[in-house]
Amino acid sequence: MALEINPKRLMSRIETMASFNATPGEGVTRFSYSAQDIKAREYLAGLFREAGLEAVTDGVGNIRARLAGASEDAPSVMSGSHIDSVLHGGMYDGIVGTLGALEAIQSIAESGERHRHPLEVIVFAEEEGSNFGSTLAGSKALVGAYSPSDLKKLKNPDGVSMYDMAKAAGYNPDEMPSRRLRPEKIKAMVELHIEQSVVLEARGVPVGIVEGIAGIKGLLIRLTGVANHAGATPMNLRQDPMAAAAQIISLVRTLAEGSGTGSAVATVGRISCSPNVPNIIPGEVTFSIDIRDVRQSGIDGVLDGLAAVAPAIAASFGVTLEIIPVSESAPVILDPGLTTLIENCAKDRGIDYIRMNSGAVHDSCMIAPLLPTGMIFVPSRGGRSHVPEEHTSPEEIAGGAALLADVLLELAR
Ligand code: HGY
Ligand code: MN
Ligand code: MN
Repeated sequence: MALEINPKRLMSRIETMASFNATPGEGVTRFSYSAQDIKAREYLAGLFREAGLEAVTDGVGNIRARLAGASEDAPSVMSGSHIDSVLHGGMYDGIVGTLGALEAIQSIAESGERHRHPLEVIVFAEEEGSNFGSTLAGSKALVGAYSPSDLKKLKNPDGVSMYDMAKAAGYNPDEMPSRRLRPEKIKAMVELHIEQSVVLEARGVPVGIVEGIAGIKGLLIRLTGVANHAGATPMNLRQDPMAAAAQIISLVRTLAEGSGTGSAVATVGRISCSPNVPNIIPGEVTFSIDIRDVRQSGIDGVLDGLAAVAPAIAASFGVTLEIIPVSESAPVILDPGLTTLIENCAKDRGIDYIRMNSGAVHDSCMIAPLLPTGMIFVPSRGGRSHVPEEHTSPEEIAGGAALLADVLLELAR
């Protein structure tokens, strides 16, 4: 059944959501637990009320907004994504899936179509890891992968933990073990998301049906040497962590490009140096490494390469090396039954599509091992994302949301 959605309503909501932004004019910045996040949540609460959904928020800020079905105790059909962003990010990452889910479920309610299963919009907190460096932290807390004591260890650059920040925002992280997701209560989850790469645009196809999602390993590398005078210290007497960092950073790229799977990627996206003064040889250099692959062996290959070579590089410069694990999630294969259902709904709508993998991680990674989970992608212009230039056209967004509505109704009948 090809359901009618309200594209104008959806786009106007996406525009409003973009206004809850700490860096107007320089992309969208909306970290979990920030003033912008609180405003966005107040806005969402109003939308959920308007649509007749009962919303509850858990101990770290995950929201679940429910539309009753004909049978109250039937497992629910869930859809959603996240509303937090990266620094200077785009206005579509996470938002298309969150507001797209609301549009789909509200359109199902307005259609009068009978559905046995309740329908739920889910909004995951702290998906990006922008505060604490760990992607999927809210969904990890929801599925029990992170305990309240783990949340005390996740700290932002100012040393504030996710536990404390959630508490300060009025949530109660200690209740998470009792609010853990109960897979038996959920029939399926489908997440709509922008592709964040070039494949759909290059193929001229409006929809991607995701079969697999990459795993991720996030590391922090800390190199400690001896700060000293940049001019007076002879080269052979230096213990310069920046020189070691330069070699290890280029090793990261070589290991990813040389991975046996051919699909491993690795990024050094953040670096800090102290005292960070031009005429002082640094005392300490710290940088991040983000490793991904749809096959675990690709991630492990980069990790093994680093463990084998980085210590010798550090030693050759007389500096110490720490490799600190920050976060990880395994590659997942999404439910074949769901990808087939999405495919059939796309065919019924006459929508062109391809099956594909996701290089970005999503909260669906944490749900997929527990219950049938699927993802629908819509194109990203120029393959750009996590930047102010991130863009997906209203037609593409409406197409993805309409397909999502059909899939959710089929699942909920
Ligand atoms: O980093 C990611 O893949 C996601 O956007 N958090
Ligand atoms: Mn996202
Ligand atoms: Mn993202």
